[in-house]
Amino acid sequence: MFLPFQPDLPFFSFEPKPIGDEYYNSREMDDTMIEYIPLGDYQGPESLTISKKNGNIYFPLKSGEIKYIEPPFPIYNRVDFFGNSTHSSKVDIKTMNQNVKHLVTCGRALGVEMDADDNLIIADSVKGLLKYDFERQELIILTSTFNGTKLSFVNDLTIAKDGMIYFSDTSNIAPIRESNGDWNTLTPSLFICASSSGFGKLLSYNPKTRETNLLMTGIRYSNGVCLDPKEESIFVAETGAYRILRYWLKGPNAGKHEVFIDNLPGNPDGIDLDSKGRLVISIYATRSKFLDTIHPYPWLKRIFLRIPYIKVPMSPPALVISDTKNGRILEYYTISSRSLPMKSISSTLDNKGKIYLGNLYNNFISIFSPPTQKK
Ligand SMILES: [Ca+2]
Repeated sequence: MFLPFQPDLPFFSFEPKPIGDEYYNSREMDDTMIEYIPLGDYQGPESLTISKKNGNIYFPLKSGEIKYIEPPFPIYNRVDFFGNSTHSSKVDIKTMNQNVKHLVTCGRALGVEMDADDNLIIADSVKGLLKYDFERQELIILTSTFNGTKLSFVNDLTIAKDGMIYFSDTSNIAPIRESNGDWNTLTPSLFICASSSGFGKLLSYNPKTRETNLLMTGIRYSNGVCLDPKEESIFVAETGAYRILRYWLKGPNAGKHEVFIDNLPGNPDGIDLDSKGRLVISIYATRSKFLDTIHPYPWLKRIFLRIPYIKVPMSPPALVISDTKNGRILEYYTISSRSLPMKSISSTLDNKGKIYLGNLYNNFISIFSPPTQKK
């Protein structure tokens, strides 16, 4: 049996280098560092954003819906949430369903962020860059094309203080509509990453002129985007190449880009600043020895992708924290699927020094309290 979805993507050779010494000082996340906000039946709060006005946290789901929770959030530790099992929850699902409120249904939203007026800007992989106006209760398409061509896979966004929106368009293949109406982004993602093809873009949208501009192309799966604390440059996660790229907006290198962090220990998804101004990189899956071994051989990767993807082993997620000036790795947290139930980490949101973790599969938002560092 072959995978039904076979996109027309060229395959390229990629020779991943082993991860560096800076990752050998890893620390494993454990129960003392993690708490949970249960979401009842709702799974995969992929990215998170918080309203300055009312403290609500908004998140998109696989169904294309954007939901939210209102403070005070019900927060559970591991034992109160799961008991002694990671599979069944002790918390009443129905009550938790009632805590999760519906905002709006999009195409397939992946990234969300509040703008200066506390309206929601949405990176929707199917529809483009959208805005939800709370007062008018209206969903507006800001942009869905560049140069007359439809954007195919809008993934994430970041908003500068001057109102400019920077966003990523992952590749030239789009999410697939499933028979139940859900948009599947995972299968195309697997193809884009495995092919090592570079059709990802970084774009800007100017809300004053309504212009969409291309800043960078050739990215091997452009994903999370984030401005540095001084807003002199934008970071872009290059998921398929284990890298973070930096595009300069200001200074002598304005308009140029460079590799900011190379050889990450896995595929980066969302990237966000924490309250200390550090870059927090969500690694949705750490490296797979198997994939790294076949990456240099395009023909082998093609054959492998014709086999049902059930066989792709999912590696556990991780979190990397780096300096935004020089890309130095400051902290590295690994997760063991035996000890913690998080199957992925897709994004982070710093809420008063605690790091809320978005994910692709679980019915909770986890809250990570980084342990105090020994100096
Ligand atoms: Ca993403």
